[in-house]
Amino acid sequence: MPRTTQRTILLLGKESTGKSQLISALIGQTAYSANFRGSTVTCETYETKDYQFIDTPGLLYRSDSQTSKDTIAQLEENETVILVVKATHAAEDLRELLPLVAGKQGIVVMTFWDKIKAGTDLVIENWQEASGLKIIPVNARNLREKNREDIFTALKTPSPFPQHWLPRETHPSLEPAPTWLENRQWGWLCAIALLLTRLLPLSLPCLFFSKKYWSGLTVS
Ligand SMILES: Nc1nc2c(ncn2[C@@H]2O[C@H](COP(=O)(O)OP(=O)(O)OP(=O)(O)O)[C@@H](O)[C@H]2O)c(=O)[nH]1
Ligand SMILES: [Mg+2]
Repeated sequence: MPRTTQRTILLLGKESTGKSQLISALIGQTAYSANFRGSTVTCETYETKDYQFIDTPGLLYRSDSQTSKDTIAQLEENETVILVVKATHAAEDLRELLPLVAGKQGIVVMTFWDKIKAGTDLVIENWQEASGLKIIPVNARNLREKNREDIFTALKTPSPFPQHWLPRETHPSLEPAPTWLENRQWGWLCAIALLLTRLLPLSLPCLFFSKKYWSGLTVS
């Protein structure tokens, strides 16, 4: 049970979006497992002086979300949701999750920001303006002090999740960062190098045996 001075924060998101990574980077503590207020979902709970963070298991993509709906229904009015969405699937995740939390209050943390092309912050600004939500992009594997501050500040004044706003299904500007194979200058060189490293183990035995074959031919 949370102490009366503690606020409850529910972390909600799709599977493998970095919820657990985020919470452990945020408060660096070990959790205990318990069912959240009689719901069927077993959650990891983290306690700090001011907060009780509930880390829910990830919603499976395209799955029945009833258990999550039940969990969300247990939240009281003044309690808060951290919606965790993966930057590489942000529009898709928000479209699926926002209807679940409409009417509740909270913030959005966008993980996997390190996988996004630099200079795409404008999308976040537009979405923040249109939704009225605070959206904080982070690399949860390497959470900066500024990210921590932004998250805790945003948690003090969470906004209501919109009833009607959803981002467009795909947003061309929120693109994954190109891999080094897609690099315009060096991509082709990397591809050849990769090909050679793959071919080398195959070609060495061939070279060895063909050398033996040819030397055998010369002897006879
Ligand atoms: N590159 C990158 N990797 C991340 C980030 N956040 C999490 N990961 C990695 O993604 C994987 C899944 O992270 P978790 O924290 O277990 O994800 P989760 O949402 O708790 O997963 P479930 O509880 O199974 O739904 C781990 O290997 C993390 O290290 C991020 O911002 N950037
Ligand atoms: Mg987890």
